Amino acid sequence: MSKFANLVNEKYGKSLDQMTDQELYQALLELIKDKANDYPLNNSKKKLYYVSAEFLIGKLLSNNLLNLGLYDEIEAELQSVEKTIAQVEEAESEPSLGNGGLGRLAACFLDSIATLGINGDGVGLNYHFGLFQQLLVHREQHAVPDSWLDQDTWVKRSQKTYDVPFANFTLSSTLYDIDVFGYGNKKRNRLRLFDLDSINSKIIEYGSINFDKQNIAENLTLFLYPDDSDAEGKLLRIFQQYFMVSNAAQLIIDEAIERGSNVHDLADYAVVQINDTHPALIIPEFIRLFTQEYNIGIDEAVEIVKNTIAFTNHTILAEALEKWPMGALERVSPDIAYIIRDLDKRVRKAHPDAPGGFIIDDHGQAHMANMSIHYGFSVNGVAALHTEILRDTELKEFEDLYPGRINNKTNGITFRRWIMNSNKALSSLLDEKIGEEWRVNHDLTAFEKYADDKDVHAALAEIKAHDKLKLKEHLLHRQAVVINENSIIDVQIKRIHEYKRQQMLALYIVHKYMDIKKGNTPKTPITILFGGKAAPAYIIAQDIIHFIMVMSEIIAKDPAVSPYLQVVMVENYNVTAAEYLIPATDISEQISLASKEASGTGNMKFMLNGALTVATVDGANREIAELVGEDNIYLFGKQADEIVELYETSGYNAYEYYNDPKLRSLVDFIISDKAIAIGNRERLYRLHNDIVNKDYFMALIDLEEFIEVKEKMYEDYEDQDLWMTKVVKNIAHAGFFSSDRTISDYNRDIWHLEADYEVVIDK
Ligand code: 26Q
Repeated sequence: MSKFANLVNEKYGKSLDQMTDQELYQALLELIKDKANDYPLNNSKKKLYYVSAEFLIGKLLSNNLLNLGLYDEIEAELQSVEKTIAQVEEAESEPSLGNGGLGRLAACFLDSIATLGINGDGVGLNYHFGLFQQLLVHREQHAVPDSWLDQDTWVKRSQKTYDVPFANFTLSSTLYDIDVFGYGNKKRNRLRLFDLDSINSKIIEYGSINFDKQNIAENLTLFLYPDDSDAEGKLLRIFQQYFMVSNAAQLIIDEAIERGSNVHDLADYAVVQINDTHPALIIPEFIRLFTQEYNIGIDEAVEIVKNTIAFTNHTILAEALEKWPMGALERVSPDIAYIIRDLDKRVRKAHPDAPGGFIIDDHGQAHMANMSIHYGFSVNGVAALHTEILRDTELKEFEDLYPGRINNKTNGITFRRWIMNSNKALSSLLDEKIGEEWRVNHDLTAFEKYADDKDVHAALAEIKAHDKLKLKEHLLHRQAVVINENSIIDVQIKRIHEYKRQQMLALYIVHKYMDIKKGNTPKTPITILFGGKAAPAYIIAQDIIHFIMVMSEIIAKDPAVSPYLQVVMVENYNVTAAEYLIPATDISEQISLASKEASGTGNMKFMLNGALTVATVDGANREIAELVGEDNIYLFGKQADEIVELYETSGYNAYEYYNDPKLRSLVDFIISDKAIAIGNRERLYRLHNDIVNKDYFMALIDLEEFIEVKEKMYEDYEDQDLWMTKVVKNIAHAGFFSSDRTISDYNRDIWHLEADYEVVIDK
């Protein structure tokens, strides 16, 4: 009997074929948790702490099996009882401990850090409820709690506990760990998640995501906050952030001492990368601990922090830059408020002529980004264009004050999850054509020589067709929707936000619908899929979902159009859904208003999986275009510098665009009799009014060009050799976007840690 069958027999008294999927999942979980003991922790002198409010790790079963080199063995065993790992993984609930890109990036980074053998842990919070689950009922989003901890999970309780002193009370925490295995690496790291001991999930209203927001002592780690959350949640979020960083700072100091630090030399033992400003309060918290607990003078404390903290910025949206009222900080911790005032005084003294960089502004608000730049040694953007914009505009004063401090680290994605696991057929084709080395060095450039190879084109087409079938099955099973597996699959998946311009794609759909009604039927049917959650407090985002679903229904009910066009809003878009959607996609929608998307990472996943991209020159799209060449990507729209100028001069007037009869007919369809007959009048009028009179994110500015480029794309699809040539070139240049490259760059320029990298290739 095999080891696994043996374990199953011992623990469950059953043979493999008698086990349910749920039981098999539990058994594999246990097997891997045991196996972790054979993998010592990385333990070099200096250690990275990636502190983040979000780690959107997704399901871990198949990725852990892959990284441990157990995948094939377990797949074969399950096959003997006519099951697959994918099927067993259905029983695992997805830990949705993140909102979107920033959280998923943190998860990809953990995978790469472990794979490269770098001593580095993630540090965050053990939310009892992850990002809400989205139900689509009557063409509207409903948010329900995501109770992922109800079943057995990867989380292990540790012995470590801490106290966190708030203004009026002290709360205690317990640390939980999730093991992080690198691909083929024999050592392990961990994701360290703190939880509140006095948590009480009974304070949640049954079946809703509402709870008593005042009850800090019982609610602190209950929920992950949606971005764009309401004002009521703000104070709670500061409490949550302080709880996270106080625990993190105490852990980091304790572990450094264990490795030999005397705290004065902390920067030789630890480097702390803060993921956006959500963990920025770790700066004053370190200073509080150094001065109060370790007898270090404040000047030295400030110096230690400056040498330890590095900050990543993920946004230039002004409304997303965190500013906390000093009054609110006082209510959380008077000590922290006092230290922030002191840090502000130091900045004002040293740089009186750079008021844009002051920490506390004239309205008594503390700017977390400013504090993180002054009191860290590195600040990085997440794509070349994003970093240029930071240097030239938002952070211009800082570039002058600290030349060289602002640096770029273009985002990446882990190839383990986003191709090796989710697209096994494509991975095998690459093995066959260019050898297996790409799995460890992420170099795919050798694939370019197949750009005109008809057999490779045919093989790629076959893989895509198979992945479309898998997606079809998944959607049928998950939401009882039937898609056409022979259609062009055109996908926009990401959080719903006006700057990402789902509403622009919806207006394109209106155009296409009208055009088909006029008799211009596409040669190949088109399926446009949207996926994404809208923050519950973000009303216009909910209205956009509603309009998409209204269009979906109008089209489905119109027999003259439905054979050619289908629109689907995928319910509860999450990491698991992405793993089905991305391999099946032909057209990747990356259509944000130029300058607004810091990087994007979905764009990279699609390219790697053989989709072609329609894109504005924004975030990492620009780097994709540079790599593949402009013939192999479909660019359109205004450039970032033009948009930045329009904002500076208030030069955009939506109404002028609306006055164009062609655009007007599309926009007015939102409030047409047909739409109102199906939809909610209030929502549709609000959306219409917003686009006509405000359109802050300029959905109309690029719409005409967007329509043109999309028509060109569908036309090009008809020439499959032309299309597949471009697909090959996209895959061949995707290697740059491996998060192993990103992490190597962070390590080379910022962290300077040893990398203990010895990989055994094992599919
Ligand atoms: C802030 C205050 C209160 C409540 C919530 C928040 C909050 C939470 C999450 C603000 C922002 C976020 C998430 C931001 C995010 O995901 N940014 C994305 O980061 C990706 C990784 O770098 C980039 O690829 C995307 O371009 C960027 O939008």
